[in-house]
Amino acid sequence: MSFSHDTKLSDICAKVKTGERLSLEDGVALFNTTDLNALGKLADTVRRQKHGRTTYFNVNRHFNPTNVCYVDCKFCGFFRTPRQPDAYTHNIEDSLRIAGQAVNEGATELHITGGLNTKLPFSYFTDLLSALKKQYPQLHLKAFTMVELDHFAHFYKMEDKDVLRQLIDAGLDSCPGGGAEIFREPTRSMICAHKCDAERWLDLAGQVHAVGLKTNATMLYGHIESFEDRVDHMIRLREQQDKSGGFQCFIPLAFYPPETQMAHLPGPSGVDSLKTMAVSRLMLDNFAHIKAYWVMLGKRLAQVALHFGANDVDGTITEGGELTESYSVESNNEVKMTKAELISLIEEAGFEAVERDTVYNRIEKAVIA
Ligand code: V47
Repeated sequence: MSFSHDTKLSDICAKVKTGERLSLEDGVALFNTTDLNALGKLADTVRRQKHGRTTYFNVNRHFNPTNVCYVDCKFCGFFRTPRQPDAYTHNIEDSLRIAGQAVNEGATELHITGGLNTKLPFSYFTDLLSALKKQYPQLHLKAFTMVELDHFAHFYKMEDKDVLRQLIDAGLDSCPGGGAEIFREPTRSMICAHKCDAERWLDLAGQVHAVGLKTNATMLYGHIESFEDRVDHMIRLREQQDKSGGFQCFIPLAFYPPETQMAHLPGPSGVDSLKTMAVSRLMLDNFAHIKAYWVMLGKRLAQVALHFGANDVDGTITEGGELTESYSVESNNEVKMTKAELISLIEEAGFEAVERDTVYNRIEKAVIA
């Protein structure tokens, strides 16, 4: 029996077996295949070679210090202008209270990211990190995307290295992968004209890696982008990873249209999301981890995604942060997931659930309580 009725997929399968790198054309052919099972099988084979049955998760909390932002991204339902009634900026006291709840719920990581708010001084961010670190030294602070770092350097007229030094001195431990969206032009300018460009995003990631911190990388898919845009995005990340090596994890983010300027679009289908997960695993041969972000995929599809190349599920959000709630594909009462629920989701899919810290050290072998 041949591997697939899709001859292109069979050729790519041969390349994967010999460890040959996949090209842009290969990636696009993978997206265009009608043989979803074979694509999934190929991605799952690579995933099992790297990780066996292990599926990682971490107990974290997403925290958005401010929703005020001037960037006006077409896909964003979160940002507010300063005068809108529901615009907010958390003070340090509130932030410590929220972090305290997360710690009480077993979080080992606080994922901090927010709007580009020109009303705040740079000291707001360093004070925030210092206060959190002082109060909760055990909590890993994964904070600020490359877009936020770029904003800090431009808006506060600082050198990149000084931005990084001051944030690290205040308590920054690693950076999340947001703001990457789609790198290729003209798509990037059409969806987020005011964000830094691809070269700047990648250069900053390289600088963060050079000072010894890990980062993640994301891709927002399922809006106006083409398959070429997606594969180009993955290849640029792969090239940057060859150079600087500090990306831990890739997270494909399924576009959730409600309350955005692209609300007329349907968002990605289930098949599209599974293909995107599988293609990510196959194109990103130098990324160890591919994450299924259940908040966007939905719990059910995240579970299936574990058979399409994903080896990590983010995250145990026992109480939804503002960003999480406004983005989630799940209805609000389903946006919470306890650790026991997440473990059974992973185990029911046939994998072994392993709790990790932010930098992928095993915390303990997870068992359902
Ligand atoms: O950069 C914005 C995306 C990102 C929407 O590093 C949307 O571990 C879907 O980066 N529909 C922020 N997505 C979230 C993010 C992230 C998430 C989970 C884990 C990690 C990690 C990082 O969310 C933004 C943007 O790409 N986003 N609006 C939307 N309507």
